[in-house]
Amino acid sequence: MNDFQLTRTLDEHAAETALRTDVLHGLTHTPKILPPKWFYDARGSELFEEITRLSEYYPTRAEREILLERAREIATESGARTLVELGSGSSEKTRHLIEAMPALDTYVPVDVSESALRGAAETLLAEHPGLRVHALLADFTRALRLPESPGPRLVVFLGGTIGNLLPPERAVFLASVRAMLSPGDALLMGTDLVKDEAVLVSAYDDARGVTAEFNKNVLAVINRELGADFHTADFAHVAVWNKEREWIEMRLRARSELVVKIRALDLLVPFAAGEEILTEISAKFRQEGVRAELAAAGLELTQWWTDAAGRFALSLSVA
Ligand code: AVJ
Repeated sequence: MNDFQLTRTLDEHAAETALRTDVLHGLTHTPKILPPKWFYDARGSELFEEITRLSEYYPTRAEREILLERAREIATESGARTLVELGSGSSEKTRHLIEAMPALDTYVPVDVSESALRGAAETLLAEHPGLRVHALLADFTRALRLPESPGPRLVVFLGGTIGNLLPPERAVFLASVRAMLSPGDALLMGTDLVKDEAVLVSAYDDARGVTAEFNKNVLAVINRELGADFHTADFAHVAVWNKEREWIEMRLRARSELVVKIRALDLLVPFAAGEEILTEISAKFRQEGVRAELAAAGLELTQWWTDAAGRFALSLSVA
């Protein structure tokens, strides 16, 4: 590939240490908790792609609808010559944006999956021979050093992934995004919106059980990476709407009293019958809340676009 560069800021050793730390902390904590980033090994990423095609899971389609409708406006308003995408994955939705940006010089996908970065770059370079792709193998929740490239920059953070962070984590994250931006740069962010509880719950508890399998995949990751002996059948998938916090909680509930052994940590983890592990929150937003969180990070909301059904929003904000 001609115009492709990859910069690593992640080593495998660091990832393994982080998993050990998160599991040791989270499973000895009351209540038990695991960060959602550990869902996404190869199998988990595949399951997530399958989720995005479920009839119950509307966010991906709603966001794609907005992007297709607004790509030209986003391109014109930002005037971006560099596009940075945090958590780029397959870069599938971003392609619509790139197609609307003839002046684009450099695309900087940031992801923890090297295979996803390479696959996306290959497809994009075939379609846009003049484009430079400088991929960053990095955890986007950490402060990033962006490669040299022409401004203005547009940073995009799609999928509603901001909702997987707790409010204080969101504040830290948005401040770190703000720190990447110079005057004239912008942030395009996807947020899922508060809506009817039944619609939300079925999006996270689909009839075919794909989300249940995705949720339980974190146990398979811990079994493989840390030599644990979780039996996924011992746990039930639970999705509940937390009305006060306005977020969906995904949990894994022990069906009976049991003890799990985690060899690499030399740890025994007891579960009471019905005890749960909180594996993900997925916060749902309102325009005023998004505006306030952006403002707290020094970003001004300038555009707010939703899909026709008003389920999901893309916001544009400037430094
Ligand atoms: C990857 C953050 C967009 O929170 O909706 C999907 C992950 N979890 N089904 C979300 C997810 C359960 C998803 N995001």
